[in-house]
Amino acid sequence: MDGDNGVVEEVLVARTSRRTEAEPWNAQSPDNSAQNRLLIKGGRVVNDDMMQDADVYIEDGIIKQVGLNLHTPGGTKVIEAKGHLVIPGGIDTHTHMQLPFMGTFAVDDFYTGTRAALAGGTTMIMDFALPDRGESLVEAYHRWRSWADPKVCCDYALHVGVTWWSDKVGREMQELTEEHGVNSFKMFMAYKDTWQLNDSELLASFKTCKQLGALAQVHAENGDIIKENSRKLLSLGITGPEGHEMSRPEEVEAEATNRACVLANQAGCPLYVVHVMSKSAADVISSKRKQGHVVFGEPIAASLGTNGTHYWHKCWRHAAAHVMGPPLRPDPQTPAYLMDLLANGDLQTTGTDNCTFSASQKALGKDDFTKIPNGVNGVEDRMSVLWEKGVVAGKMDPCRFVAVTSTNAAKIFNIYPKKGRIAVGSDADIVVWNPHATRVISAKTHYQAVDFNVFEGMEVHGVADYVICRGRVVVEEGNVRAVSGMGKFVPKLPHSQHVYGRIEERDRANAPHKVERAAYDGPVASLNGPAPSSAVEDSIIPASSQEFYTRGPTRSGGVNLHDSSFHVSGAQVTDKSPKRPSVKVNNPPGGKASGSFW
Ligand code: URQ
Ligand code: ZN
Ligand code: ZN
Repeated sequence: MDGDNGVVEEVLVARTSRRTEAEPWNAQSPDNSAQNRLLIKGGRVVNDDMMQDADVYIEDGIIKQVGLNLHTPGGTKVIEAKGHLVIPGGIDTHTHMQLPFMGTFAVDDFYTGTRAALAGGTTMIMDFALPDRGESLVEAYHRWRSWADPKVCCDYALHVGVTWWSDKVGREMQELTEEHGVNSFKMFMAYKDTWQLNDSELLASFKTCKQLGALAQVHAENGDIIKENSRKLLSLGITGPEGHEMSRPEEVEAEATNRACVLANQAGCPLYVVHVMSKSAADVISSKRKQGHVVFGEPIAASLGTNGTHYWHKCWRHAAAHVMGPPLRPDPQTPAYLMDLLANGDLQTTGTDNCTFSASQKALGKDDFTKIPNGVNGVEDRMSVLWEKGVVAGKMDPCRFVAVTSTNAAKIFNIYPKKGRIAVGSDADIVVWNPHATRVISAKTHYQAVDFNVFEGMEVHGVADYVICRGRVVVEEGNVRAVSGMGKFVPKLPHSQHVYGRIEERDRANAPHKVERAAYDGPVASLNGPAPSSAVEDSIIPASSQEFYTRGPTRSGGVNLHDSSFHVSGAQVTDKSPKRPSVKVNNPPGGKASGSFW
């Protein structure tokens, strides 16, 4: 079955048995009246702020009624949802379908990737248009549109990468925001020599986002450290996937996260940190939020569901399958730690960074870990992994689950309540969620195209029994009926109230003001002239030769500024008191610096 041409519809054998391509169904007309009118009956509706026993009536792809004892027209198709939860379709904030990357392409494309998303209960993805260095951002946007529009089975939006900087880039960001439904831009602090921006470029792009009412996103890793560490590790003969994590330990992520927060805060720009992978980076975000920064953190299914010990697996293919940037962390406490912060509100959304490569593609780096295409799966299993590790584990309730898998993303990216809520007028993107059903995740049965699954063998509670996408039943009792090209591009407008409302109040309250004071009318020294008075020389403590190095006064009689005026004790030549100043050295951002291995 070729998902690349036209509208196709197919039935895939239910998940519990080996995935095979069944005979294609005849494409049902989207305006078929029985299909067009749906009643989800007997379920428990869950939104981010409340739960209620209610039925949901859908017509023309929109939710028309929510409540009990609804009056519905004849010919309405009824879905029995007793004992199930009725939740907003998941929104995956971070995917890379068919991404051209590191000399190859991500193997899950906009068809297989969005079909897998629907199978797992995700009804919208947000992908990234990533221009090559020097390429037009607008051209990259149109190229991604041309790839996605004919293939997507569910709705999608685009972030755009700022992979280089110039005034032209700033003008294109404005065009994308004002004319093409883009309200978020991703800046890279890693991938040196390809996409990495330096601090002044980051500042310029944050300033532009602020002017446009757009959200600045960052890939937060210090690319300079990564490049230097990679060189050293390879020179030591460490070429395997373990070198990938060793080249970028979590303090390298935390440092960049802190730097991005400071730069964005100084620019008065809201910040969204994508793929938060470590405790240290999460702690930075948590701390900055407590200081009042408008910053959001996005852990991903992989960082919530597995860890970086796999990089030390004896099977090269297994280890390489987990290579992504920033890497999964070998600290086994990381997933639970991130889940706790997601549950308590310090982290807000969940993506997957779904960017999949088969064994032969990963093998491009079989002799050099820096050449292993970075990326893992997640788009199909995110909802179940979150349910298992979040709700079943007792860390969050179903409302918080809805918030972090759907609603918060809709609010942050300014598509709420069209998306992210079960309410009258909202799009009918709905999942009939079976919280008691279980399944075992495996590449043998998953719908994704990739031949590996980082959650292999994990038994999870939480299965999407029915998935409705823009009012169309696309999963029925586990049978996926993906319709290529049915998904629509969803424009995201700037100035999200959820994001910029607080920015505007902070700007108003913290606007800088000068001090009104009488002008200074005392003597003013002449530039590069002699010291203003002999008082300075008189106050200088006679320095014994062994304590300070001095070359005597300058020709004009002043203190020779080139002389060392500080002693290791901390005293200095003009210091009248022998007491040494106390200096408290704080730990670097991100906690204690990990022991260096050099
Ligand atoms: O950096 C990203 O988010 C893209 C290129 C996907 N790869 C990855 O390892 N995260
Ligand atoms: Zn990234
Ligand atoms: Zn990514």
